[in-house]
Amino acid sequence: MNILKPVLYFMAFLLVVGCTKKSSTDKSQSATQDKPNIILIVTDDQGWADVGYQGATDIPTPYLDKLATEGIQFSSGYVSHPYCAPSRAGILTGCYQAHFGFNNNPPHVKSDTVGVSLDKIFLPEVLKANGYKTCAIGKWHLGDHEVFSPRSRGFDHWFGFSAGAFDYWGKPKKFTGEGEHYNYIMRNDEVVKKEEISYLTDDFTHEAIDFVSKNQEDPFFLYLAYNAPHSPDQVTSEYLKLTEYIEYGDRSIYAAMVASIDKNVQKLDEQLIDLGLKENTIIIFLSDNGGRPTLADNRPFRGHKGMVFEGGIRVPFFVNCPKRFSAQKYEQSIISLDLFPTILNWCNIQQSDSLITDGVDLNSYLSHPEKKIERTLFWMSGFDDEYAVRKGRYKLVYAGLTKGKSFLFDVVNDPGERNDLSERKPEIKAELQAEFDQWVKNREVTQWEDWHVIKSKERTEKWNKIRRKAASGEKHEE
Ligand SMILES: [Ca+2]
Repeated sequence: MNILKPVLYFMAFLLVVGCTKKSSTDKSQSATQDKPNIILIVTDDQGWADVGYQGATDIPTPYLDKLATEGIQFSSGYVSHPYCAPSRAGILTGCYQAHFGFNNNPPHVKSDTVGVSLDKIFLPEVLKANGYKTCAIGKWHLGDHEVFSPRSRGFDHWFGFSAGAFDYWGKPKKFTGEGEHYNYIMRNDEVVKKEEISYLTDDFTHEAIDFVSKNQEDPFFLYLAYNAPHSPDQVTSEYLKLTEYIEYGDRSIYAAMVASIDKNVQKLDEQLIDLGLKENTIIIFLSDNGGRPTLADNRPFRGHKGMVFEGGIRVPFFVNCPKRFSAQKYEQSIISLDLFPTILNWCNIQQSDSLITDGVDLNSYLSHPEKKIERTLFWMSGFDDEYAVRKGRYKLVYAGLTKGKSFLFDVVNDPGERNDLSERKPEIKAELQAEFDQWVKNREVTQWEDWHVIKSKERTEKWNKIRRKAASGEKHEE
């Protein structure tokens, strides 16, 4: 353990208190327009086109479509990383994960050195210090050790699992390299017995409804991180019936997992309406990264989860609160890091000067869509295997792992990233590369490798072998 940790905790406390605009004990502010409830729903590996409002024709998502179309749809909504854990670290800290050593999925080990750096401030810590009841439900993936648990990062209540994936029927997951230690579904500090789990997506919603019902007198922040539609591919007959006409079996199951999210979000939203909380509750919905390499649909974008092509980082992303926001499709690029400062503004909390995030408070841009967001966005996956830079319409992509080269795209005119402009616009490519070189100087190197990257290297080698054979005219067998 780092001997500086107590000092860091104290500094974090000071920073959080520094954000406090009003007394955290001032109950007169509760449940008013000053302090809207926030529900942040994160799905796992859901593809861009795996919602009806963005083109899915085989997956029924009527309720998500309703929420999105009556809310703010981000047609260029990005996450800050193409893999689960780093993306979630970005969402909850508002900071680029490469700058605090969390740029790879962590190994599944119970270690007090494997997790999000304890000197980072999490959004719920700030909200809690300002009178919010806070709750995390679902997949965590930001450290398996207690020091990194949701309850150590600002959440009052926790129900879920710390690992990157989990059996939907609740079967415990074994840690690697630690003998007989297991990862369980937890409710705060208590293990939830497997017999109490019905189907995780349903159970998470049930817990969410229970939290909302019990805390309706106070403003609340609910982080609802479904592990669907991430593997393992498991679904109940109730949901499978919704997609039984899909004749590609695995896609049918995946689609049913997405449909189960739709049904569960509907359940939660209808509960908000029944409780009279809908008008003062802001729902945010996004996927943590692009759709899975198989079964998900990221079209028209190139690539998938794990890549910094658009398919790996541009995701379904919307905000719903009809009382507060008019329906609109917001076209400018935004990133999940923006949620931290934007939510603080919604909650009427002054962001302390000492609390630095990499996001932009979107409020003035959303109310004036013609106002341009002037900034450059960055992505880096792994160590320096893959990175991307977007500024305006142009995007530099270095696909070192899978292509061994860099590209320049005009992602406004060429969202599918098919026309490499490297030779036609070398000065723009050089400018974006220079910005990345400056940005990456602040990087803190992650201390572990992600097995996804190892698998990706194997997959790439297989593709390259086929390409080499095809290029030489050799007939290949697979
Ligand atoms: Ca994911």
